Amino acid sequence: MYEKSKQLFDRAQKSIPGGVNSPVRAFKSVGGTPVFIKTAKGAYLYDVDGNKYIDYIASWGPMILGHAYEPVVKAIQEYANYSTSFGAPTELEIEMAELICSMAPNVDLIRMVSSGTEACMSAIRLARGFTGKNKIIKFEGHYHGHADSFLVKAGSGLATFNIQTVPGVTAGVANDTLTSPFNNLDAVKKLVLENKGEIAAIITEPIAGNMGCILPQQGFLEGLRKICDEEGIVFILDEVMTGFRLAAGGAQEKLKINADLVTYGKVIGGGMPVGAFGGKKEIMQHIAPLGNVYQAGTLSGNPIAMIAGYTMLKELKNNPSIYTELEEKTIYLKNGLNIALQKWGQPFIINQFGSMLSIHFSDHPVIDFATASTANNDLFKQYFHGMLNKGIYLPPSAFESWFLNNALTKSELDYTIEATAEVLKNFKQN
Ligand code: KE4
Repeated sequence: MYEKSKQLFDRAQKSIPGGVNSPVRAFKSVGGTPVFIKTAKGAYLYDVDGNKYIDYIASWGPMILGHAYEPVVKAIQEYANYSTSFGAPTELEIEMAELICSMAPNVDLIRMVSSGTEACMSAIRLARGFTGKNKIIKFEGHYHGHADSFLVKAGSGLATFNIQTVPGVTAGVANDTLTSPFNNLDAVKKLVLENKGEIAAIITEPIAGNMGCILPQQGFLEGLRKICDEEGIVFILDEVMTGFRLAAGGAQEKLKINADLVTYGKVIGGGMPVGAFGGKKEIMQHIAPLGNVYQAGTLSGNPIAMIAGYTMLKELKNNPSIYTELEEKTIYLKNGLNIALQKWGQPFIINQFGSMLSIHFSDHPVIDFATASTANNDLFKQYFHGMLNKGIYLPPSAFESWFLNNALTKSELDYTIEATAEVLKNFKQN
């Protein structure tokens, strides 16, 4: 069933650390061999052993319209003929920036980069340069990429592998990163009081997706906004996951919350390496070459990445019903999984917002990293592999969100629900 993947994984480990180019792909927390993917189309992945999977990762978010989406593929094929990079400004970058500014609230100026990490790293540097202050507040279990400042009590792979402090991140850097539990406004207020006048930014995922999918509680984001207004702190919404996924205007539109700076990734590139950070002109104008907060990138605004992202965003802007369809499909799946999971007789919680969803085998609400961490991970592992063996590819960690793509139809959703009921039947209490 996975012979070729096993051979490739053995071979990969001889030349790539851990055999993967990003840790979360290694199946380390669920065990077993990562499947090596050969091709994908629509809602399906096909691995090197010829196995077919319904895809609920969508490349960790980008493939919102399904794999090998025709207009994006055609655009990349065409633009590759004009050369793949110039290192000089292009009209396409202006069109991309204008399109984003037309979709995203509170974005007067936007700078393209090549990953979500770069976007978030640049946004906090800008906040520090703009305010002249050093500290940032982030939330436990949130992941803003692998820049040093963020690798403190972070989510995603760090939560998956329980890496609380990362060797190589100096105490000097870590000391400027303050952390609070998500959804705990009092803890934030305490940090602000203890570090009066020293905090440059509060950065948060508006809908957390790196410890499973965890929603902000009523008033939490509004409370952060108020603190930032009162204290002269830059409010950064990390919309790398939620941007252009939850709505054309992302979480800012859906949750009616205004950021000072916002970061993007994933969907914005249509599957190509793209990130971006943008926001109010009074802040963004401090970015070089306009200002002195230096930020740069050889492949920033790369034409192939731009045309892929531009084509994807254009589709989403011109067909807003995609967001309604995606949300309806996700709610349909959630309701079906609720019924199927009840057959197990094991406690579980399903968190869902828009086209993001996660299952936590826990008997209490999952509202932050601490409550996400007490879920039954052994049960998750059995569920993950049971579903994989039935041709359903879930994120290989309980600390990740599922990402639905709009190529999914009722048939895939029903099969996923039936498989969940099936897999549960064979569950063994360890
Ligand atoms: P990248 O540098 O991986 O493009 O983006 C970093 C990032 C920033 N902010 C948020 C909210 C993110 O979710 C991410 C990246 N997400 C992970 C998935 N949990 C990427 C998967 C991986 O690390 O391979």
